[in-house]
Amino acid sequence: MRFPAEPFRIKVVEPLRRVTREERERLIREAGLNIFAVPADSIYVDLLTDSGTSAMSDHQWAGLMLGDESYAGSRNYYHFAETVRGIFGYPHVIPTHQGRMAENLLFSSVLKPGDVVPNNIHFDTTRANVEHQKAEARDLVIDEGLDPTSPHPFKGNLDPVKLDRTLRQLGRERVPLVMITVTNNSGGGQPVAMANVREVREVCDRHGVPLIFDACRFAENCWFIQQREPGYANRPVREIAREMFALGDGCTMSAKKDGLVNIGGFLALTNAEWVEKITNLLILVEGFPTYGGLAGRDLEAMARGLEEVLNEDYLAFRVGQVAQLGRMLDEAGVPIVKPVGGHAVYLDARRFLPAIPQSQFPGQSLVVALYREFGIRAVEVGSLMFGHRDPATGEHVYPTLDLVRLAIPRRVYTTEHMRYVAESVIQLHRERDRLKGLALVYEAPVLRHFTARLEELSGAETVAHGG
Ligand code: PM9
Repeated sequence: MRFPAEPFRIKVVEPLRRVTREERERLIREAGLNIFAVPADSIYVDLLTDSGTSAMSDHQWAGLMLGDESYAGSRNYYHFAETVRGIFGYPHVIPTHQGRMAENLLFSSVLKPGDVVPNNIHFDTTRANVEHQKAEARDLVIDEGLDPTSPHPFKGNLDPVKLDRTLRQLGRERVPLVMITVTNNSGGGQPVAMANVREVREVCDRHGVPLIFDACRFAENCWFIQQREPGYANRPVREIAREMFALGDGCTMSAKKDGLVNIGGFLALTNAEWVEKITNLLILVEGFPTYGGLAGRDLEAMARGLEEVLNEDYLAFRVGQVAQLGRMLDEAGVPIVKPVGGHAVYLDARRFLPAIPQSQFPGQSLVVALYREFGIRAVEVGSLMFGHRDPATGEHVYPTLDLVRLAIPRRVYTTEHMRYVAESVIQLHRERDRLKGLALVYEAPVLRHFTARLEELSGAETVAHGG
């Protein structure tokens, strides 16, 4: 199977600096074996995130020059708001500087302490913003969504039975909204089926609760619906998106993903009462409602990006590039989460490094080796990110999955870059017995993975505790 060909050509290039293995060894040691502390210009292929890392098109760059930086009523705002209404269908459009601000404004305005927000799986910032209001973020993904080997085509689906049970127990007073994240990032970038959204809507209607999308990767989700769901093969992705969003009451959006921009986000809603509260708060913390923390030129780039992301040649290439990287790894026997999601390939670190126990961070050991040996930056999504001590017993608690995410920026890397990544990971897999466990030497009380410092254990220590 060949890689899908790029539906673009390259007009501007960003040179990559050559870095020797010795320099990488020094840099990762100085960084305390924490990839977040390594300077980006010492990385060859950076797969830390697909967020804010897209390459903009010539059309978007041209739009920047048409930025109208008026404080109020910028023409770019009107273009942006019309574009959002055209794709998402919600009448009220509130720009924000990125996704988490949209979440913060929404939850600050509609949640009260003790409330519960169901979602398939909350992304970290969404969960943190719900909890900031002293409310509970409850994950109700289908069971297959938590099994890295299940071949279910829509592993992002929200379980309508679990949702109905939650709403029957708590009632609409304690559940001011239900969310669905498309695609489900924290579950591996897995899509949600249209049939599932419809079922969820029915449950919400029975209980009189609004449904809000976390729409960061909406175009990739709608592409999967077109490719996989019966009845959608001949429907344009734009139409599929309209049908999906018509089943909801609004969305939060980080345009740093499927808006194809480096900064930007928004809220789009139907409920005018919510909009009034949110707008008042927006003016306090972000800016006037026609710019919301962004420059006029950013709004223009976002309007153009939201149109471009629906181009089906682009989507075929985008999702195809990620799938093909996954296929190369899978065929070589590298353990990955399957099916491959829309924006990233996830390595299953527990199966990759069975000799390294979760207490010695097998995922982070892989991340360190990928950088040191090959100059590739990935991110651990496992025992370093989510491990913690039980507050009651003091015992260490580890997540079920120890994963390493290879998130692919949009329109940035070529097929040869992807081949380099595949060959590197395959080589590392062949030489996996050489990898050692790690121990924490510093951890912050919250979100420890960003600033943690670690050291490598000796081979004997890894074996002594492993297997
Ligand atoms: N996602 C990602 O790398 C950015 C890094 S955050 C540590 O996957 C969802 C589904 C996301 C997401 C960001 C946000 C927040 C909301 N929902 O980063 O605030 O994947 O624009 O968006 C990251 P902002």
